[in-house]
Amino acid sequence: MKFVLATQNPKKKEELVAILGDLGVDIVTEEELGVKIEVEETGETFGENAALKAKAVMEATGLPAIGDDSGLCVDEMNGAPGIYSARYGGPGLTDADRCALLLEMMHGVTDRSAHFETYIVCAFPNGDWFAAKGECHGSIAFAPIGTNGFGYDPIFFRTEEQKTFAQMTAEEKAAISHRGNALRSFKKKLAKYLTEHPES
Ligand code: ITT
Repeated sequence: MKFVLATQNPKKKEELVAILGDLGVDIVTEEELGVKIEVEETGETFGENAALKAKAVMEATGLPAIGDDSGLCVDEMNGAPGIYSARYGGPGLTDADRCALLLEMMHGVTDRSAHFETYIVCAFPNGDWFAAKGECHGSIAFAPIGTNGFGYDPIFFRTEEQKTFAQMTAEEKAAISHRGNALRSFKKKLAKYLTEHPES
């Protein structure tokens, strides 16, 4: 079965293929299909935004589509930046600027608990759909540490590993990350769907 991945980010395909590869599914990107579907992320939750992306791409291509949405939620900031993680602080900021801004907002805050969240939604042309969620809990560091990864990785500290995400290798991070957890849950649900729908 062929699935289209609702993203402009080619790294997301590599990650998905690495985890889903042995299910024998064929994953193509919008770019590989020669389409570019602009989806306005108007949802109020990660799940709603992931579903909006999956549904729009499924409708435009006629193929089952996979959409995802992630972000960082800080307890002391009532879950912000949350669904606004990519645009936190407004346009024109770099990842490093956004980390610096968040650290500024957390100045003097003692409860630094935070978590990353990912939702993945798969939408089928026959109306079927399912969703998977993954979380990873940690805390906001007092300064950026490490150079790996992207986004808020340098300021997301894990007590268990005594490292920020940016100090981990891609494999170390994937074993515990929100996206890794969501992908592993997604894989189980997809395998079940494929068993129950052998004709597809
Ligand atoms: P799409 O084009 O696929 O929507 P995106 O960059 O918006 O790509 P996500 O929805 O996965 O990707 O993530 C939204 C933002 O949340 C992202 O720009 C980062 O700022 C932050 N983020 C998500 N996952 C992260 C991670 O593993 N490490 C650091 N920051 C992350």
